[in-house]
Amino acid sequence: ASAIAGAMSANAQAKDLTVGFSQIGSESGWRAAETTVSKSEAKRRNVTLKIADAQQKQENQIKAIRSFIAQGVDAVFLAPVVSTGWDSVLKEAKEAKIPVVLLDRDIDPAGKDLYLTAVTSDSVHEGKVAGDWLVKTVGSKPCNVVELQGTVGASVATNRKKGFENGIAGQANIKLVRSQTGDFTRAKGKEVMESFIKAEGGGKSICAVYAHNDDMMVGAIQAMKEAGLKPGKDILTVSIDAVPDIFKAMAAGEANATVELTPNMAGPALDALVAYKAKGTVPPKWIQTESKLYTASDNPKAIYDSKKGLGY
Ligand code: GYE
Repeated sequence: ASAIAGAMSANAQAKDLTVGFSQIGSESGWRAAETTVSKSEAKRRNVTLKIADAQQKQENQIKAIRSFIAQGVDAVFLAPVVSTGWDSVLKEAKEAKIPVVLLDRDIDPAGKDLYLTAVTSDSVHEGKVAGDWLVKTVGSKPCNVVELQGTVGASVATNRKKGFENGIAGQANIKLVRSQTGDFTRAKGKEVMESFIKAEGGGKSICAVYAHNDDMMVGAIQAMKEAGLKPGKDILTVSIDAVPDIFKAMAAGEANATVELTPNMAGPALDALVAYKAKGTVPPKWIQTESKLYTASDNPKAIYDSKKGLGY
């Protein structure tokens, strides 16, 4: 009976909750899906979700959080565009007794007591999975790799770089020859890939591209095709997110591998928040989401079809 009562009070509590979500922007298909899924997960729980789009700017995120505090929201969800510079505003939230939950990116470990929990994947591991796949795929063949990094200063960009480097470490035949940010966007991914191709003899000396997200890879695939190269064949691809369009490219033989990241960060965050508000249950500091590798042998066409309609 007490379990039922607990569940009922959790529901009653959830009904009244208002959460302010400081979202980064809409740089990628994954990000757009996360926003859509957050809305539906909040609705399912009768939580009022206010979303502020920061258009990639930390100063806009700080303003949004201050405004959420002024409005007296019950909690703040924050997808931190970069990992540093949050101390003052998160202290303000703490003083106002408004719990903060991080979604999909981390802040520097020094800020650990300034948030309730973080719902993220292990982004070092994601990079490692990508690196391991490449090592397995090229065998002992010499392979020059170019890397498209995510947003400079974002935890996921730092970690995905590190994890990949761990994955290829000790493989003398695999060399990371160029690495630059493409800011997680298709347009930038394409632009940077064009410059890599130019710098690498028209792309002839590139064996593989590693991109910190699928959107940059979709842009890079376009750049390779325009340069007369065959992505997925002449040049291997491995990226992260598992958005529908990368499966489309895989089905066409133009992409090789991706590491999946769920866009449903808000669901686990809301469950943790409701339990915290209703019963005082303190969640673990890190709620980890899964990372799974997909390659062309996983029936990309079927995955593409099943992913459509999931918020992308
Ligand atoms: O992989 C990328 C997005 O922070 C995990 O940000 C997120 C990343 C995601 O723009 O596509």
